[in-house]
Amino acid sequence: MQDPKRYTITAALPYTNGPVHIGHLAGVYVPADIYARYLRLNGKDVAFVCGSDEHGVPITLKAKAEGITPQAVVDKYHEIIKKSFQEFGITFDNYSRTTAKVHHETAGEFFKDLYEHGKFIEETSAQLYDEEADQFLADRFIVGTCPKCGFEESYGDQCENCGTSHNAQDLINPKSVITGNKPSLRETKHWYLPLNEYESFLDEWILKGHKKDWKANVLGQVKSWVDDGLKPRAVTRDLDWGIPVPVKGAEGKVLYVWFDAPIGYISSTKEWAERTGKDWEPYWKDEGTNLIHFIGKDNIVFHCIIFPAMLKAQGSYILPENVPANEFLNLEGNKISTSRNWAVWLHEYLEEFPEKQDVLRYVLTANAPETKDNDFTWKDFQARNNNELVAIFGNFINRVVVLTDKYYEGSVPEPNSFTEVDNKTLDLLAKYPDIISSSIDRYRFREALSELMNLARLGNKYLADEEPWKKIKTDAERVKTIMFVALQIATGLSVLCEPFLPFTSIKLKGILNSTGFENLNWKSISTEKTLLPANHQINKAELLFAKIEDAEIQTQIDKLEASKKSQVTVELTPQKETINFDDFSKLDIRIGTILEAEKIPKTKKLLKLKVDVGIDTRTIVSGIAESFDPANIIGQKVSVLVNLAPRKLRGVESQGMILMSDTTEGKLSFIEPDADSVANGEKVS
Ligand code: B3M
Ligand code: ZN
Repeated sequence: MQDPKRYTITAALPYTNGPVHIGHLAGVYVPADIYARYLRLNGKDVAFVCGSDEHGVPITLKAKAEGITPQAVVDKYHEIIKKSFQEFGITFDNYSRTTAKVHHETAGEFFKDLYEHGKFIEETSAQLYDEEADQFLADRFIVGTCPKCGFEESYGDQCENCGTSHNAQDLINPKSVITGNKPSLRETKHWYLPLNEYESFLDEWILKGHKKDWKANVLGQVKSWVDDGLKPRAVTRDLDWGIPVPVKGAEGKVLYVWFDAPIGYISSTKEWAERTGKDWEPYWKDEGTNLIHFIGKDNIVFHCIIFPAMLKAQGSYILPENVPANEFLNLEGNKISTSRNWAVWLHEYLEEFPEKQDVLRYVLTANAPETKDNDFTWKDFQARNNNELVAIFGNFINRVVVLTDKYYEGSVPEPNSFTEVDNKTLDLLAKYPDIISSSIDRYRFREALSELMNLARLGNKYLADEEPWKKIKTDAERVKTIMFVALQIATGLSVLCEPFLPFTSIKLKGILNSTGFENLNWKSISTEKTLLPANHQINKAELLFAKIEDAEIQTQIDKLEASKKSQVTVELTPQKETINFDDFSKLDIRIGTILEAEKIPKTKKLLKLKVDVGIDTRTIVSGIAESFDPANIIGQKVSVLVNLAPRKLRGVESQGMILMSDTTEGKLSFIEPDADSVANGEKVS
């Protein structure tokens, strides 16, 4: 394949309803930034664009919760997010926002274009409506049971449990998020993108096309949606926050946030081009451009199906070359949650760990959720800093610089003849750009980083084997060559670490006094015989990485614990409406014992239980599979609401409900009698 002429790299636009946390960074922004920096270091023409996603229901909900306007919400978080990205060294060429004029125009025109070319279906249908709140319930205004996986808190447009994207009317037992009411139906007109008409295009392009190099998780999701059959998707909404639909008869309607947000990549590119005197169009329309979308796994459907269908419908745009979506990062064993404040927020990290951007970048890359969900723990953060950055990378550089200072007052020594080991070591150094490239080119950033560390290990091993500190007394001439070779490795590291550890790269180049050396780029590490010439004066040693003490880590762990505790008060819901004794006495709650338990296939949460409730043995479907292993709950005493009307869940009739308490971390526990002698069938009253 011919080398691409240029690259358009996009990173998912963060929703502006809260700050950015480590899950976002590990999944999207750190890998995207590594990739962009790497390409630039290789002299490529790159547009790396992003911006704040400021429309959509999450923003409206946040505004309602805080009692401020949606505009005030997005203004606040846009600033926090933009600033923290910048301080963290994410080198977007442009960071825009979807409330920007250029975006409203670009998205409006995109819609109009498709509309005028007859690419939409116009349809009036009954949609979910909250009578009390007097509004239609789109997307996250509604929750209900996912028709695909049975998850009970799926949003109207997407299930966060299984990733399926659906229409709000498909939800089972839908409920308004605003009032908790069961919605009614009301007629309204909307515009739909007939995704079904793009099935064969998607099949050809992604599944049968040359996409063998796409990640398995991405192809798997796309395949499952295409196999299930695609349906027309509404691209407009009855909401009052968003981009007005720019056609007659659409007054009071706005574009669906997932219609406008990906167009935000285009608007951001336009804004950048305008600012820098470039032409934006080749970055989106020239076949010689590689378009790469960095996203999290919950965004796959939008970037691999809906947006490509929109681009295809419009006709003049290129399609993504790759969509390297990542899985999720958990925190200390639990799902990261904005509402539960179970997160490490970037802007707080930057304040609490000043000058330690690279440590977080390192840990998030070394532990990136590339092929499966991964866990971030503070202990691992500390260990990786102390045992890897300090002990391997930092130690090597420190030894090289200190010895050069001590033996030669900081002047790079003139080498004598190279031994076989020297030559081998220098040859290996020259191979590293290709080794690391081969991983980055395949979006394997963890692997790439571990190769970079192998280069530092090579340096350490070389020094340990050659022992210049011993030979200085017996063979001072030999030591000159050793130090020369070690200095070449240090210089190689200063260049090759830049995409991963950009602040360290700057610092190290400062120490080596090589800042601005034009001969130093990715390729030159392979091609130049000498990276740092003899007689070049380097600067004094400075610590590249500092040890992180237990106390600093404990502070972070305590902080998380505290946020867990504070949730107890914050998250307690108000007392429900008063009921009289008759209402209560209608409930028939009995003690029972779980006799059998098995997972319901293709669901995450559901277990099918056989429970002896004294009066009989019955089947109960319970949404507890994420908290309990079926094998561990056989024999468990439980409280059961036995006179709940039976209902079918995933084809299984559930005859009652197990009562559970729900802890603040979302972990469930059984309500059981505190004496073993309580028999099945005894009443709870
Ligand atoms: N704002 C969703 C998210 O933050 C969304 C991404 C838009 S990318 C065009 O997960
Ligand atoms: Zn689902």
